[in-house]
Amino acid sequence: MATLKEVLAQKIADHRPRTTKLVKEFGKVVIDQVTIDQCIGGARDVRCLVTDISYLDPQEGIRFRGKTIPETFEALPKAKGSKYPTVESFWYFLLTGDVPTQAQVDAVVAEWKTRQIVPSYVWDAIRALPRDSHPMVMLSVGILALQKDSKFAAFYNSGKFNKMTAWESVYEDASDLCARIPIIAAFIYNLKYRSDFQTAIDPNLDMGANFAHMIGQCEEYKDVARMYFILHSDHESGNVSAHTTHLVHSALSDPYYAYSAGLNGLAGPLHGLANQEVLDWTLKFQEKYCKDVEPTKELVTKALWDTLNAGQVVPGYGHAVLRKTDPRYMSQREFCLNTPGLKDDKLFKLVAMIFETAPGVLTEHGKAKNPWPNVDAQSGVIQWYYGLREWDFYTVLFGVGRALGCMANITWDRGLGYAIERPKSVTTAMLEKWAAEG
Ligand code: FAM
Repeated sequence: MATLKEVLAQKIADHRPRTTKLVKEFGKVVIDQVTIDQCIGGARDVRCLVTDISYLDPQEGIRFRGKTIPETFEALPKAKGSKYPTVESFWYFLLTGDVPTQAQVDAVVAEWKTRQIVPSYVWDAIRALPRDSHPMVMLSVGILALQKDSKFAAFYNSGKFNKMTAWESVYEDASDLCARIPIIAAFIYNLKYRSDFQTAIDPNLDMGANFAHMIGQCEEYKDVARMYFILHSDHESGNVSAHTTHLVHSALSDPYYAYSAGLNGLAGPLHGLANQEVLDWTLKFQEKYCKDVEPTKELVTKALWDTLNAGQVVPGYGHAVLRKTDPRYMSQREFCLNTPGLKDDKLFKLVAMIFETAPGVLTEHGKAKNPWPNVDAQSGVIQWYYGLREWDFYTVLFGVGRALGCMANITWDRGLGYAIERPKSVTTAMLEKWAAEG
């Protein structure tokens, strides 16, 4: 049976002529234009990146290698007794576009077991930080500390660097990073919230199940981990964490430099940190507006307007690309509805009430182009229900999942030889001149 790396090598070789033909024969074909508000307003919707790992349609939501979330969950092999695919099967699928056989998945599970051992200097680096550092700081430091062992950096500095085979050492670092990041995340959780009580890796478990084991979670949480990491893996290339990782690696910085930078972007309140902001908002709502009474839509409406009138955003709502409810939100909502204890959970019911109320308020407020919930509006409730109540850890969970998409993307970036990214900036005076010329 061909290994994942061998299958990937063939996929990259087969794809290269398509990219070469586009550049050589059709390089000057215009695919978009840029307006002044896009230039000033964060390059919203400017078509200037390419990836085949996932595509985000504003009306439909995400497709991973052409499959929707339900199609992905349906198609991929699952762990014994599980309703969700293993993260390893999803990694194979993201990298190759093929649905792996069980034997191919078992080979990736075994491969990651040989990769997941984290050197102790990473623990020393994280323990050296103030214990009240944000867990995202600890994760970013932990990933960056691994840089000394980068196989891509070693290959680049070997004097034998070769553009055609460079992707192979990126694949090695990317695979090591995806196998190790859940171990580092579990270490951080135990260090900060379980008095540094560390649990050893269970060599018999797949990545998601082992993460649940290492943070002392229940059997049910194994599927929560698998689902959560897959749902948060990739959302095409333009979001801050994916774009940052791609941009930094485009300078031939190795995957550790690149993903440490990507994690720093994910830690932004308007991006990955929103999941913890949602929990904070929801619990403060309970405390302030319905301490002794049941929540009502009227109370939720008042709280939403108070947030907006205070000049704050409603966390978990809106999106730069989506113009409908995020299918990642719906997939998590379905998990809750199919989990007896969660379906009747007080916080889940409150999140459902906010879902019924916030879009109307945001539409009336009139600023957000997308008044619907995104992935973060539902994710924290699930963690909270399973007793993972330290919500400043939630973005770390996001970062473990997002590593899959970012690492698959930069492996392909190197395989297709994508150049260093260098968009052009202009001055305000130039914009004013073009504005005057119309
Ligand atoms: N609450 C209040 N105002 C909002 C809003 C929200 N949920 N979403 C957008 N707006 C405002 C936005 O701040 C902007 O106001 P200004 O003109 O005063 O700057 C206006 O509506 C137009 O914004 P937009 O074009 O609709 O959205 P953007 O593409 O600029 O921003 C988000 C997209 C996601 C940053 C924005 O919707 C937001 O801040 N949402 C709340 C934070 C959040 O949930 N982020 C997580 C996003 C998720 F997908 C992820 O990355 N994990």
